[in-house]
Amino acid sequence: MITIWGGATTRTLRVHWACHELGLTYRSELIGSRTGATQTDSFRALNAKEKIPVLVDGDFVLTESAAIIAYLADCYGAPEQLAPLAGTRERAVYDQWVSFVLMELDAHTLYVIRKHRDLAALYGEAPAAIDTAIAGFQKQVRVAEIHLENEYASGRKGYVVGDRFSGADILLTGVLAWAEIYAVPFGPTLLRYLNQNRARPAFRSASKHNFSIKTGG
Ligand SMILES: N[C@@H](CCC(=O)N[C@@H](CS)C(=O)NCC(=O)O)C(=O)O
Repeated sequence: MITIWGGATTRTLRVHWACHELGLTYRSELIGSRTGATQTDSFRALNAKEKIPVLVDGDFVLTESAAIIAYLADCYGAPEQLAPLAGTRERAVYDQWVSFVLMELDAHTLYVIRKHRDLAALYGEAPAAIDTAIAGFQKQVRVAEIHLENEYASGRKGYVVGDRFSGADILLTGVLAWAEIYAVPFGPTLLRYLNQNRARPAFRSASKHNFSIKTGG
């Protein structure tokens, strides 16, 4: 039985969404971030980084949302259901989009806004860093928008890799929803893409589950 630790954040939603896409039966430990629940000895034994999400599959423990999605896709998905097969060019392109989203649209930009705005009491106020992060997000996300404009224009469904929904779409959709919460504007094609993916039944059920606890930071 798989257990997913963590809820109430957009990063934990990524993993619950993958489970729901794959139709997995799994247990949840819906602990929230910044509640102290990640700082217990028992949780530290699972993840010394004191962060959620965490996957436990039997005696196997895995952290990092994107790695968890890839593991679930490879081990529990039908071939190509949520990630292209390892060793293919499509998988390399999938990995490229995953790295791009995690670095350019999460760590370097939206998370900088979070640190120096929402969490300024912890990390300090830094208005110039926030302005740079907003501009950086908008510049980088335009690359995704141009890609999707071309996909839609050529009659394809509008996914980032090939013509099939994948874990890379879970990650990109998640950062767009995060940017929307922060009122960081992006173009109409990205809004179309965001709404298309948010309409998926697995997104709706996973979101309801993930946000059934309200704590989190
Ligand atoms: N790179 C990690 C980031 C995980 C992360 O930063 N999680 C936050 C919540 S979104 C957390 O657990 N923070 C610890 C805490 O606030 O207690 C991933 O993608 O899984």
